[in-house]
Amino acid sequence: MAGIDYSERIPNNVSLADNRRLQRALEEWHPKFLDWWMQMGPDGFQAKDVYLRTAVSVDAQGWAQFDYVKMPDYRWGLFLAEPEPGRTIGFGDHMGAPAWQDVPGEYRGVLRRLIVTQGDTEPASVEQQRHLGRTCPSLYDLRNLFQINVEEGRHLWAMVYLLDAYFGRDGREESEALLQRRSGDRDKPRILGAFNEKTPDWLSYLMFTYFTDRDGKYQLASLAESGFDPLSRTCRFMLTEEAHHLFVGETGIGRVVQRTCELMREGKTDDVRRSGAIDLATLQRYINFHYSVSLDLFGSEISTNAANFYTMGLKGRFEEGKKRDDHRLKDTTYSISELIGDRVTSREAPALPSLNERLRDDYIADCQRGLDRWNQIIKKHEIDQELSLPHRGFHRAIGLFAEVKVAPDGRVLSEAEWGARKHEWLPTEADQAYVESLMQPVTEVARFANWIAPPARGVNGRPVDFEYVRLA
Ligand code: BYC
Repeated sequence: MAGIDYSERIPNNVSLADNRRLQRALEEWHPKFLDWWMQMGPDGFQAKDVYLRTAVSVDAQGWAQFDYVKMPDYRWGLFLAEPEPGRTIGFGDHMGAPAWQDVPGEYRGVLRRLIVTQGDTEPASVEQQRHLGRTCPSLYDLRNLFQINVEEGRHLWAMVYLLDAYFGRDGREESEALLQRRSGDRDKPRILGAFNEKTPDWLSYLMFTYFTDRDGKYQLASLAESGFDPLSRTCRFMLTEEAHHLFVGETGIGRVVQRTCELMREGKTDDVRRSGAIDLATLQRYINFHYSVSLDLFGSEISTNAANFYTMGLKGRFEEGKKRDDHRLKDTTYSISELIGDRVTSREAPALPSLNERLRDDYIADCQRGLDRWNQIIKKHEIDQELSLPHRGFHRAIGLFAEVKVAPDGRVLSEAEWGARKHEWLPTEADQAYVESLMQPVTEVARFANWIAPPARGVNGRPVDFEYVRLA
């Protein structure tokens, strides 16, 4: 890799040109990243021109430049949001002290673990989505998939930057390990559960970008409150990119719902499988699955880790700065779920260890907003059905509800009842086989697979029939 001018090759606003040590670390890491990208990134499209957005600076003109680029040539930049002059720590025991510009020694291990956990999700999602290109429903969707993939790659760079710049040798080792774990691998899996699940088809992918990327939004927003200023600024910039990923999920599922409703109306039937679309009941089962595995990503209802992250000033609440309380939370409580026998109730718990649950509550409210919009589409077609979020205890593997089986309506079930009915609530093998059978690639300009409606508009003011990926 000699001869590459890294400060030029890697657009950045972290004064890379002045930091020889960091440059050297990145020079060593870059070829390994590229190897990983070629091995585990989008399969079969690395030599194609894709109409992508690249951030070349953080200002309004520079952060969203669109052009054709081959993915391995994408410029994975290092960007921090602009510093806030005089920023102080906004919560926890160090509240009011100047934000840390370097790693506070006593929190080094904890902070590294948080950054590694965040960083690990980014390559994991690229791995999960690597085969989807071959079955894309349109060039528009293919381009959005690749946009997300390169940006998750950039988010990995963002975390590797923090590890390399602030954590010395340990950080460099962690940067390497981020390229060695593999989604779903038995021996070296990714850290968090949802990132070891398969994303085998485009419906799963759209659900993932709606539900799982939204966990990303909430976790990044909490880390953006961090007293460790480089992490805060990195996450603030990442959130600008995250918005597009969520847009892809929300509009994507909206377009599936739209197409389903059109065919329900035309055929006067709920059974749109006959017309090659995805019926609402199947959509509901996919929602149930992706929502529940994403709820697990917030950790346990009661977590001393979460209390410590907050008290230490490392990870805040969602929109911490807008909250009007003491930002220490030592004397307050928060309402969390409780199981009494087979009844789900709630109880007041100390606020600090309940912070995971509070963030999960913010997330749930946000998830519901999309459901409301999809239900509007159904209503517009004068169809008397609704999609809904299952109860938070449904199909959970982490926390209080991992111990029990809960129906979508919140009833606690016996193992036998769960076994007899789970096929009504979670995608079955037959559902998966049916959805897979729909995954036939559509790659002609302006054409869309039958199971998804075209988008309302194209990308960056381009028409829907623009050649978003040049396959020839
Ligand atoms: N799977 O005290 P607890 C994104 C572990 S997504 C496996 O309840 P804590 C993206 C936990 O690590 C956002 N293990 O939880 C989206 C702990 O282990 P240790 C990713 C789990 O620590 C789409 C133990 O169980 N960012 O960006 O309070 C595409 C006890 O846990 C899980 C972050 O997550 C699980 N689901 O909270 C691309 C932010 N849940 O430490 C990208 C950073 C818990 O005892 N991470 N465990 O060995 C965190 O803030 C926290 O680590 C968590 C867990 C919220 C994840």
